[in-house]
Amino acid sequence: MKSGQAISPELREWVAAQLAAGHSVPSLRASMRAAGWHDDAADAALQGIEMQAAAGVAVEPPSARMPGPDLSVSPLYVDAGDRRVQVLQTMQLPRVIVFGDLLSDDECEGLIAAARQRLARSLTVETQTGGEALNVDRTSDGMFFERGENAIVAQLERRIAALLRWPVEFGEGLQVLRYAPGAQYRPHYDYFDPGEPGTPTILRRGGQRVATLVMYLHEPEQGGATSFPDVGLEVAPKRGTGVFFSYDRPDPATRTLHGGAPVLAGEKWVATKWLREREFT
Ligand code: PD2
Ligand code: ZN
Repeated sequence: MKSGQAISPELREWVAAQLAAGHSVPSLRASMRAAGWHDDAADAALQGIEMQAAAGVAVEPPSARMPGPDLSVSPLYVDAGDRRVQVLQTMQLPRVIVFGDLLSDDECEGLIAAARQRLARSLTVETQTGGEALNVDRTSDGMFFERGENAIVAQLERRIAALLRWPVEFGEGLQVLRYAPGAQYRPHYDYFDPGEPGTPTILRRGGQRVATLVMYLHEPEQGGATSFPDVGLEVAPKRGTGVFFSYDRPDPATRTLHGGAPVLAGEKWVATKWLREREFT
């Protein structure tokens, strides 16, 4: 039973989200009781929020805010501060937006030049342990920039923050990947699997990933699309464009399973920006 359990920020967020979704306080108390909470602990968790709700104070759950541009008037372009970015394609489920003219050719080449000497076989975050490991599902070479590491990175990060309305500080350092012919990234989810033992350690640095922006820096001659197998979507790796997708919970229901199809000829280079729920430290 969870009688002695501390009331975490996550629980408060959950309660606020349920209230915002229209669930009543008594129904939440019943759900918490069914999940093993003692009435006194459930009441303690609900009390402050119930008073706020009764006073008419909006209880907006922080987790309901998601990265993404304002597309309410179906614009063809979005002002991203220093650049006018094209909106080429959108999808609701999974939430996917393809952006054109996100990076200049010079920026693509500058990122490749700065990354090239630091490439190593890509590691992925190992949710079993919270560490990093070689992953046979990803045959590209990769590296990470620190946030704001050089002028191109810093400017691109400010642009992404303006475009997606998400603070620079909530972003991980930019990752650059190079795919040689035959290299691929098998379908996966970018969020951290809540069921894996290493995930709580990973989440300490800024919570869950909530969105991904994959930007194409160099086009292969054939192959290398970013695919979303659940919905049969393939995004062509056109230089200067980017594919954004977001996931409001770490769950396959977001339909954000995605992969990098094998490069058949030439080289594919991408830069990936992952956005977290909170400041990434
Ligand atoms: O390079 C890609 O197309 C790709 C595909 C899937 C990149 C990522 N995932 C990623 O960086 O997470
Ligand atoms: Zn991915």
